Amino acid sequence: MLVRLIWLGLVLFVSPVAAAIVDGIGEITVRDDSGGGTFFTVDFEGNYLPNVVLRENGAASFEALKAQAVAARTFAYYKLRGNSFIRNGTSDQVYSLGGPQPNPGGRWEAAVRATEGEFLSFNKILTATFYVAGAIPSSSSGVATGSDPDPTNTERFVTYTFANNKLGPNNTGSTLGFVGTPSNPNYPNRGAMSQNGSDKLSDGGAFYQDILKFYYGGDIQLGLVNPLPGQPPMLKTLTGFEAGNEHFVRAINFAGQTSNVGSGSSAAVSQQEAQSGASSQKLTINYDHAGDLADNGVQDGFTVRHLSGVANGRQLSNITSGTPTNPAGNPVGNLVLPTEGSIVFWLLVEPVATNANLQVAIAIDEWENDVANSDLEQSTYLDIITDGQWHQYQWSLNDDSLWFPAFGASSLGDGLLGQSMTVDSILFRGQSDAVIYLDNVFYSSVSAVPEPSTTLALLTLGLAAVWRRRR
Ligand SMILES: [Ca+2]
Ligand SMILES: [Ca+2]
Ligand SMILES: [Ca+2]
Ligand SMILES: [Ca+2]
Repeated sequence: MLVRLIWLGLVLFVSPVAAAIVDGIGEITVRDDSGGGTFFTVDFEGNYLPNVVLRENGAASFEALKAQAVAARTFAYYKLRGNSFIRNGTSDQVYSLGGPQPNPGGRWEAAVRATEGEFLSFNKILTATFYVAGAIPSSSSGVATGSDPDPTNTERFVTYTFANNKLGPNNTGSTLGFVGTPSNPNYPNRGAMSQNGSDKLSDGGAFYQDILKFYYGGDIQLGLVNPLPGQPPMLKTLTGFEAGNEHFVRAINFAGQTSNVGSGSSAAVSQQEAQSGASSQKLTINYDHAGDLADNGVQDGFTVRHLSGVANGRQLSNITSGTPTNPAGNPVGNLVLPTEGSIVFWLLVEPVATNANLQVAIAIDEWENDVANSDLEQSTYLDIITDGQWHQYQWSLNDDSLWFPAFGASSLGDGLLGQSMTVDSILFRGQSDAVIYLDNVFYSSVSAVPEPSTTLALLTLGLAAVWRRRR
């Protein structure tokens, strides 16, 4: 039996948000097309999706597996809008070559877990997320040419939506589905991913969200399904820097609010330190003393607004008539999250001069019903511990006392949080040079984040724990 439940009784009739609203399912009914049409029911995230990832593109490298997991999940939700079951075969997607199978575990389960609940939509409409084997591209760009092998004759369905800069209604999709026109768009059809091409992109270091945007367009929006009641707390890594700079691809001085950060400052993936996996991002800040004194006559420090947003994020300034933009610190380049729980990350900061006053905060885009009315809010600043050890910094989204209009500007925000959010940026300030390692930016669906080698007392102080140093 198909289980469809609604989280906290919310959302059947709410106004538009950035992402479509999709209620999570616990189980899925599968029709065994090669077994006489018998039906069976399996756990959706814990059995169905890992098997689909294995059978559909199991040999691919990890970011391609994550892209496959999001595509398979979205496709299943799309099919279940009009059906009580999904077909086990290439007419829908391949779960097995017969009946139910155990969870394959390994990289396939890990790819599903890493993207748990994530799905794609455009203009609040759930995407069909077609995918095919495609040609095997020779170019590291991932775009296949006519001379590349296409053993399944499916390259003709693949869309290079990002490379062709197709946005909004100008993305008319793949011929695997009904193809719209710019004046009569078929928004569920945002194109088709190449499994061979996504593996090539993944081999080249692409982040899975950039792979998805490569095929479905820079304006595709990643969201989270409403969780089932009674589920355990969700911990979701947003950025772990294992596939490059991931969400933090902008130069450290890109944002207009960044000030008094001198030349030679940088933000780049580093293997020197890691709180999770093998990599973190190293921020080198060269404090511009003279500039600071000159700008307002006061030595009041530097500010960095380190923007969050993937490389392939694109948007039309107006959906029908707008010009393409390459937004940073924008919902289209980030995962839409509920304003329940907390945002957490880890910093390791090398010792600095006394009175450096290094502090960190986070800024979020948040909205109630319509992303067009989003606010930019920021958290309170926390003191950064400069002992060369990993420490956790977190802010509850449930506590309005922690949130203020970003940069003190009432034109940007009101300090109150609506129902949805994305990470805009991480904010740093201080009065000395600094070397800061950033890792494991994550969302927790609960406010107090349990984690190893800490104490509850430290967590409630909002300062938190020491993590072992990796050399
Ligand atoms: Ca990491
Ligand atoms: Ca100054
Ligand atoms: Ca923003
Ligand atoms: Ca607000």
